[in-house]
Amino acid sequence: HLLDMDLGAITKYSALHAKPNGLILQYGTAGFRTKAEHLDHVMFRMGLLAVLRSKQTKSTIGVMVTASHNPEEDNGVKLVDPLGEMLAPSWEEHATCLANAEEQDMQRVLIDISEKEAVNLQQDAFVVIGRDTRPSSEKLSQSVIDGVTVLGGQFHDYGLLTTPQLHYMVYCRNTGGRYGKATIEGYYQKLSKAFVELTKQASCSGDEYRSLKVDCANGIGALKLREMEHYFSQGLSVQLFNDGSKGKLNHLCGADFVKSHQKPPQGMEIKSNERCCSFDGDADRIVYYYHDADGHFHLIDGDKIATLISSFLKELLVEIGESLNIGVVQTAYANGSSTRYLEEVMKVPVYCTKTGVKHLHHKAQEFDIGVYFEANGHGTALFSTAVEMKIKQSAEQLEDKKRKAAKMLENIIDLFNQAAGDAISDMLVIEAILALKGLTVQQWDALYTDLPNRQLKVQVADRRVITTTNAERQAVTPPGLQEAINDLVKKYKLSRAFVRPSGTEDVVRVYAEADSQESADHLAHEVSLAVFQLAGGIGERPQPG
Ligand code: G16
Repeated sequence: HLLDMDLGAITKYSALHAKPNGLILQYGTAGFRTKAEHLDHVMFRMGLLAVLRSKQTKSTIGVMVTASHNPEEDNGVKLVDPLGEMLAPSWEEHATCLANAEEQDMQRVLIDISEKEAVNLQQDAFVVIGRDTRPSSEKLSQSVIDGVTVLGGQFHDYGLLTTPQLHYMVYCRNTGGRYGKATIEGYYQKLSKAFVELTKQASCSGDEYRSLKVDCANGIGALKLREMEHYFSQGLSVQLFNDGSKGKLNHLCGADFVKSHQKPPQGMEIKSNERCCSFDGDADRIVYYYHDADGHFHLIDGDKIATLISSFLKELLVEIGESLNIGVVQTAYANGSSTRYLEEVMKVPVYCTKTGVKHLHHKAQEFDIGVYFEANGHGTALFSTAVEMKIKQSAEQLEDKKRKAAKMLENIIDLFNQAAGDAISDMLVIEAILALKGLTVQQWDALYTDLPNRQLKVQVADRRVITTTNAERQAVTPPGLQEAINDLVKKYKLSRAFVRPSGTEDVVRVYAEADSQESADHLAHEVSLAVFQLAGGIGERPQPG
């Protein structure tokens, strides 16, 4: 083993990407994330790790340089596994060990990982790389490439891509092109063809169904949507805002801002009842919203997106005459009203997992059709291979009306990015469904009424003092915290609250919902104070609203 790696070269190159002494980072909810200036060594080492993972799986592995919704100064990196999925948990641990090894221990850690995972170092390795538009991303992706090459891996650098596009490329390359062509045109063509086919069937084709305002968070989504727009313009015209020409990435705009502040992004003028949506910084999340005639803002988040999608899929299955099992996967952040609606009105089983797409994706794979969405707008739908085959057959064999429904489902399957949550793909799915069903944004919103809710962040010295159980709905440590939350929740009607350490930012997240906005705000504030007191708050005490 030792002889198969050019240890001299690794040491030499590693010194050029030296780890700041004492810096400890964790492979979090979506890879490593922190200030960009602390990440050079992590990038180099993730290049090395991607090569090992590629050799072990005999597949192409992806490396994405992005910090998604985080501020522009941050950056991050995550690895993409062979089927376009998030990196396997055991390799997340290797990633953390490798990233934190001091210079002199790095070789040993590399050898340890190779041995533990029985990596055949003679095997070829291939890594594909993508990056977002952050000023730091280009240089950092070059460090990934250095890591890949020093271990003898081959690579293809896609340059600027949305995160879900990189997931798509990896999936295509490892399935011999069956999923699609691993090029940016391949992606545009596959999705646009399905979308145009679907919208051709729509009887509602007035202008209101054909135009959409998109806030691109000043990120990569703007570039890619601009490139793609003419492929689908027959079915939809998009007007882009926060396209990166002036504002800062994710600043006062984008899906995370809109969802957490429950207000529209800056830089977008909204007339009443106009349909609008926001992407996040790397275009893997989407939320919708509109202003009603009285000027009130209405947010349509991931929960309502999941509801629209799963009800449409269910209707199609009924028309085709197929009974397949559909499941919806959510997290603790899902609004209580959405869960109730899905279970009681739609009669769809709902499951709750920990935050992080890897958890939801995994659970969704257990169904014939698994729809997963985080409330923050990150999600997609997965179709088992057996279902895909069945639907393809039905689209050829069935009679008239049934065949039409099967054909629609076939196109919907093609339109989803089944490797990862994807703002562009989800947007086209949603737009197609609204047009096909003749639903306005208000009608969609009216499916159920969200319980008023509030999310806050609390600064603590070390967020790892908070540990949770029951899909993050209950705190196990520090002692007394869960009891304090229980007592506070009792004071309000229809209330619920939980806290958890973020896996992407150095904060503790607090979520509360209740029967009125005032109660939800109070409850969230009181829970924040409890966190501040019991979990080692730093800086200013949380202030009310
Ligand atoms: C990432 C993950 C999401 C998660 C979000 C927030 O999103 O992919 O699954 O919901 O972080 O995670 P946390 O609450 O642990 O900070 P993104 O869009 O930033 O990649």
